Amino acid sequence: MASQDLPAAFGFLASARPSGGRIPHAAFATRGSHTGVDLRLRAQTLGATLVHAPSTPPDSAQARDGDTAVLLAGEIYNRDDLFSVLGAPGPESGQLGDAQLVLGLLRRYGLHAFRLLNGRFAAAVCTGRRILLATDHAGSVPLYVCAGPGEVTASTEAKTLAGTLSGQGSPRGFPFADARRVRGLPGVYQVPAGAVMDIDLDSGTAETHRTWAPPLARRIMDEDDAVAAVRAALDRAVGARVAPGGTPLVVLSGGIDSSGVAALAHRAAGSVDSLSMGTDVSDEFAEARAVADHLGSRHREITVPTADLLGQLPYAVWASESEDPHIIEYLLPLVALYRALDGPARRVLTGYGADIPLAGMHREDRLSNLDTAVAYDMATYDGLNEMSPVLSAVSGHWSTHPYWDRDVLDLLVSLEAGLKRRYGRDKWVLRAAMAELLPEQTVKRPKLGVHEGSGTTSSFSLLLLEEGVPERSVDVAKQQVVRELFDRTVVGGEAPEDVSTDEVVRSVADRLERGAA
Ligand code: IOT
Ligand code: MG
Repeated sequence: MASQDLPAAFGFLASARPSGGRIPHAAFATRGSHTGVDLRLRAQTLGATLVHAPSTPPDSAQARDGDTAVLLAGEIYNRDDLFSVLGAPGPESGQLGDAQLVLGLLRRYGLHAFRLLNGRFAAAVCTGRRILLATDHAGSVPLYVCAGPGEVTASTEAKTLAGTLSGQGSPRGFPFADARRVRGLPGVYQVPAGAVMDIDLDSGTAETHRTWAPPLARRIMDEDDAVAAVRAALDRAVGARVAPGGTPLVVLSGGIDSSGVAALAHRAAGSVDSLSMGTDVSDEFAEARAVADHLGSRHREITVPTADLLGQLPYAVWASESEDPHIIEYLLPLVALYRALDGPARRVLTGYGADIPLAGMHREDRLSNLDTAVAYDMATYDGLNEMSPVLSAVSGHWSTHPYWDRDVLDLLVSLEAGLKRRYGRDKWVLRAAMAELLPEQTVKRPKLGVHEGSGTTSSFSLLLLEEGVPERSVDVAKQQVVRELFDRTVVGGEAPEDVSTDEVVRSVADRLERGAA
């Protein structure tokens, strides 16, 4: 992250051809200004649209050196380390954009440069007659590709590639064995998390290199050492995500994950704003307020009526491009919160993702089960898009998740399970690491998921039951509702405001009833 408060670009749609470039236009869910890029290299032409905050010029999201060009959406958190291997950083390094930094690393390491980055980004590199498409370790900025001989198109939102496909007559989009296909969009693939796809422009074929994998082994550490290591890693991750001079906004539930982030952000920035969401059926306002009062943050509460919340399901699917109904239940309240957050673009820190390496969702007493959950979740997060910046970017905000910082995640995943569940407490090592910064009641507070605290899961179930879906079919119905929303907003290009949750729920209920009859 350079010194500005927001990354130079939130997303892009890019098309590379041997010659005769064109700047593709598309409707992104990400809200912002669009800037066209037209780069003519020796052996190919890159046309792109960058989407970025209106207040932030996207200049440093692109860099070029001779025959190589880099586009980067998002930001890098280990800039100082990277400068240290590139030689004297010099006083101007703070000004050097992240794309420029990647260009320098590419010169030194080739595509292996991406193994060095700790960031939240998606990148496209044109060099010679090759296109490199890279994601961060977590794939936290989704990246999609459609490639055929003579044209490679890549985008941070799959929906923008739907238009590229239509009216082409001949089938386009080579199959990629290593990448996940996208439902309803033949020829469109998602670049795996922690990977670089090296695509040959002439043939459209690719070789995929993994740049990160979740740790499989577990480390045994002294209690005190583990607590100190977690504290230090999180401190660094939060510090790297706070812009100098800016006041970060923390989305705060009052649970240990987001409260820990708020406390560290407050120390790093000197001040912090906090925001909590609730509904007419449920909220965690008192718990969040206790933390806000303790830190002295400028705190705001937003209540979203349940009917409005469920009415925003099309937005949650459109923004995340996720087809997983559980994930959508976690994301819906957050999307509703971001959409209610008006005013200028903010840098938002969340506690999202802490429960994955620490098995916070599983409330497991037996350590063997706890590690089964961690191993399973770390093997299956790719493609769920739960960390996508588009969730907040639908209303122009940039969000970032310190628990999924590469160094924090490497550490948390690898701790032996007995440090995660200890003395009858879940997420023990995190609670101990945050103990001196937070009220005791916060440190001891049991886990409550956002889908529970906001009543989202039960309200969504109730909506289906009221439409006549039998209890035993609720999960199947949720899956079908989410799929239909995906097909309409992502594949079909319908605007989310034109899609009615009630109507989709009714049609799914009817279909299930007919199927049962
Ligand atoms: P949860 O941990 O409750 O919430 C995630 C983050 O959303 C919080 O840390 C906080 O920053 C924000 N948040 C939650 N509730 C509120 C609220 N009422 N107001 C404002 N901000 C809020 C689900 C979950 O339990 O979320 N996410 C899990 C697990 C994901 C599972 N994914 C997977 N297995 N691949 C998580 O780790 O975040
Ligand atoms: Mg959590």
